Amino acid sequence: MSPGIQKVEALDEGHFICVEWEDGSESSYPCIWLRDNCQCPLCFLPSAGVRRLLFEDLDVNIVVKQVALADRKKISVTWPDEHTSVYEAEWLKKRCFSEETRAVMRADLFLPECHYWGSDLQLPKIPFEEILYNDESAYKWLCTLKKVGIVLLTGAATREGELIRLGHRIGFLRLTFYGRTWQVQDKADANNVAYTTGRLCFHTDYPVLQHPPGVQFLHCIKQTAAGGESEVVDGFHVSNKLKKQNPEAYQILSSTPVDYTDVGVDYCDFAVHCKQSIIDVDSRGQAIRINYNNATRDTVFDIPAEKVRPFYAALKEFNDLLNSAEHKFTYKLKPGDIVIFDNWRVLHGRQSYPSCSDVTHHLEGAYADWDVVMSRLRLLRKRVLNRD
Ligand code: OGA
Ligand code: NM2
Ligand code: ZN
Ligand code: ZN
Repeated sequence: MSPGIQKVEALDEGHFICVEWEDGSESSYPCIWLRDNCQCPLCFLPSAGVRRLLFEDLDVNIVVKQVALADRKKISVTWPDEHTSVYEAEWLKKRCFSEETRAVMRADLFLPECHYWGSDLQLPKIPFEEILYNDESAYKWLCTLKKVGIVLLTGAATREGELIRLGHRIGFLRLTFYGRTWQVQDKADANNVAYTTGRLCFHTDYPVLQHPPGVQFLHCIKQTAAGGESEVVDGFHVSNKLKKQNPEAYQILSSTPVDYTDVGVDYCDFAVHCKQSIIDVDSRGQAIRINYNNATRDTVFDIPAEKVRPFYAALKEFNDLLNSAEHKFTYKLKPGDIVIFDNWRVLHGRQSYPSCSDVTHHLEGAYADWDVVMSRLRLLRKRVLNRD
C-alpha cells in the first residue's frame, strides 16, 4: 500500500524538490541527494543494492532542470546534462527527511528500544530446540536479546558443540585468541582468571580487543553443587544512575583511557594491548558500551599521576553501584542451559567454587558480533512478518 503523489515542484532555485502527498502532507528532497541516489542502471547496481555512481562524477551544486509526475506513483527528474532519474513514491516516502520519518526508519533498522532492569529481572527463557527450528521463536529470541540484553535457552544437550549449532543458526561465531568456542573450567597454569575456581567480579569480556565481542554465549555442560552462581547487572541502567548520582565520576569513566593487556597462548600465541574508556558514550553522553574487566586492566596506566586517584574513586563508585542489591541479579546455570547476553551492556560475574581434581564447573563459551546478530534478526523479521 504505497502512498500517491498529488503534486511535485522544484523549489529554492532548483535545489529542492517538494512532493505533495495525497493526504496533503509534504516532503522536501535536496536535489544533490536525489542525483546521488539515482536508481537507473548507470548510477545503481541492483544486484548488489549499491551505488555505481562515483563521487567524482557528482556535481555538489547540481540543480534540477525539469521535474514531472509520471503517474501518481513516481516522479521523473531531468538534470542539466539530460540524464533522467525516476523515483517511486514508496521509495521517496520511506526516505522523507522529516524528523518523524527518520525516527521510524532508525527504529526499524537498529531497534534502539531498551528495557532497563535490576534485581527484579524476569530472565526471559526459551527452549533451545525452538529457536533452532522455529523462525518466530528465533526472531523473538534475538529481539529480546537486543531489548533486555539477556536470554536463557533451556534444554540443550550437555556436551560440547551446541554453540557451534547456534553459531550456524545466526551465521558465524567470532573467532578470538581463545578459539571459536572455549572451555570455562579450572585449568592448571590458567591463561585467564576465568579458567580458575576464583570469584569473577562484574566484568565485560575482552575489553582488551579494540572491538570487544557484542554478544556472549555460555553453555552450561557441568555445574558444581557448591558455589559457581552467576551474577548479571544492566550496565546501561547503572551508568544512567551513576551519571545522575555523580556526573564527575561518569565524566572520568567515559573519558579516561584505560590500558588493557592480554598476553599468552591459546588458539595461537598472543600479545594484545588496547586502550578503552570504562564507559563508551555517544554524542549525547548516553552509554553505548561498557569496557570493564578488572583482571586484564593493565599495570601500565598511561595517564598523569594526579589523575590516578580520582579515576580509582570514580571506578569504586561505579563498581559499588554495579554490586548493589538493587541492581544485581543472581541465578545458577543448570546443565543444558545456554545464557546469551549483550556483552557491551550486561556485566557478568561468577561466585567462586571449591577446587577439585575433577572438573565440576564446565561451561562452553563463544562470541558473536552484533553486526552478525542484527543481520540475522532483520532477515528473520522479514521472513516472519512477510515484509519486503
Ligand atoms: C567467563 C565467565 C562465568 C562462569 O568465562 O568470562 O565470566 O560462570 N565465566 O564461569
Ligand atoms: N575467556 C573467557 O576479557 C577476558 O579476558 C574475558 C575470555 C577466557 C574467553 C575472558
Ligand atoms: Zn542515473
Ligand atoms: Zn566473562
